[in-house]
Amino acid sequence: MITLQNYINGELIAPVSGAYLSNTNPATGEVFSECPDSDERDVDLAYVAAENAFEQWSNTPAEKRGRIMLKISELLERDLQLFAEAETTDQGKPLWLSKNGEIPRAISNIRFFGTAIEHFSSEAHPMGNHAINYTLRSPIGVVGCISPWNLPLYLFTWKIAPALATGNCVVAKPSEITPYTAYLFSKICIEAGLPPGVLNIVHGLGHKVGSAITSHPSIKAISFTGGTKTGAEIAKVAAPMFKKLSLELGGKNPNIIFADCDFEAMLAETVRSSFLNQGEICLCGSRIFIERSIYDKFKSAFVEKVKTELVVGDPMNPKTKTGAIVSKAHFEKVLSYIELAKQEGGTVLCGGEVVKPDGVCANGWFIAPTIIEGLPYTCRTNQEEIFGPVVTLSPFDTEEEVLKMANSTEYGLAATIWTQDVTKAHRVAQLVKSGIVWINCWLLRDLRTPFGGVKSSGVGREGGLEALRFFTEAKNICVKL
Ligand code: TXE
Repeated sequence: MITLQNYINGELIAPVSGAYLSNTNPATGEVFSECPDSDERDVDLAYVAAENAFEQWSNTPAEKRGRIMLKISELLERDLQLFAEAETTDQGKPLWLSKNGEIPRAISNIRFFGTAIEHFSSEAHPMGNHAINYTLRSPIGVVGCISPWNLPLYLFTWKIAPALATGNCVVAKPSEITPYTAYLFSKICIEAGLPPGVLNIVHGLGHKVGSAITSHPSIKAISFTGGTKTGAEIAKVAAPMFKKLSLELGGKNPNIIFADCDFEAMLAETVRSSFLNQGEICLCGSRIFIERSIYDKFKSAFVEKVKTELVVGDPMNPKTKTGAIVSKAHFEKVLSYIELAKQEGGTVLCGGEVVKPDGVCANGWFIAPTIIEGLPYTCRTNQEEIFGPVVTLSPFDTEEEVLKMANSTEYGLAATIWTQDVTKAHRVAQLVKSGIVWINCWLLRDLRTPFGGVKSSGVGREGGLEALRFFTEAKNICVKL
């Protein structure tokens, strides 16, 4: 049994309560580690450590802060295999995805902001020859970063990297469902010489540790990624305290396929955008809209490709394309949506059932990639975030019709458009209500770009300058000449 610890004031320590939460490997159903069941007392210890470290860290030259971050990224790269196996054990995603996606992106996150900070500048506004304004962008102080279970280290570092780079100190809480790599990360922070208290990781439950962070009177900004419902709870607490809020929430993303697309390229990418990471990515295209003239061609090719290529099984096996669902609760939630789809009149074209691999994974939580057609765009299956390996197919005849369906949900995170008509691509991209649009590609990411959604998909943007500005306060100073 691996016992995880909190990382507070540069040390790995037990929770004040001395209590622990069991942490299960979703591929085997077996408890493999225990995670601190921390509470507000641990958050208070973390806050004090962060507050005490802030003066020195914020006055450390940006280039030196960046160097320490680059050292952390080098150690993460050195231990990539260890972290990849840990991520797969904890989250259930295939090992090749941890090795080629999750952990390399965590390394990039740290490297990107560890170097970006040296180029972070602000503005001056001269008023003729009688005055000049200059804008200071200074670190906020102690900030809170709360991250989810779908891309554990990837989203954890996506938040803490800009926060640290801009000179803030952090109280961070990874998901209690996937705490393992954040724990291993704290060890390499110690090895890299990150000063004590600059980053503090408090493990535990959302309603205990997460809410203690969001309601802490001296933690001035909260960066959160997770469910829309939880985002609303956090906003309710943080807004009256006038905290800065970055909320990256759920999605129900349309994948719009026109008849004039590059069919083979679209097909290959649509399998990815539908089922990568077991569909547990807020950017997955779970509602697929296909122009009627190619609907049947698409349907048979897509079902065939998913059935033959997306091998479900032991995530440690290199042949596995679809791993385990992250938890029993989420496994049951996804299955309940498949049942709902049938009740709403959908036809399951493939998948829709539990998969029981032989051997060590016999007691794991696996669902076959599921494709459903024949549902109205207004039904719950097409309106609510399922966050699993489930997509629906809907034909359309006109742009107006598909935009009406695509924009019909409460969400507005991402959209994908497939067409060779560049004018149509830009027109539809402007009309679809989302924060991110991919044309003839998916999940092609430049870390400088603004990242986030509209409507119930969240508030604010992460990435590049947006993140550096979120974690700093702007002050305008006007000097009479
Ligand atoms: O997220 P939660 P969950 C969606 C997806 C999923 C649903 C719920 O649909 O089914 O959200 O997933 C912490 N105050 N996404 O339950 O609860 C919690 O401990 C402060 C989309 O995992 O939002 C964890 O660290 N913190 C999303 C983090 O919030 C609280 C990715 C996320 O947990 C808290 C994941 C509280 N009151 C789920 N309650 C995306 N956009 O990628 C919980 N937490």
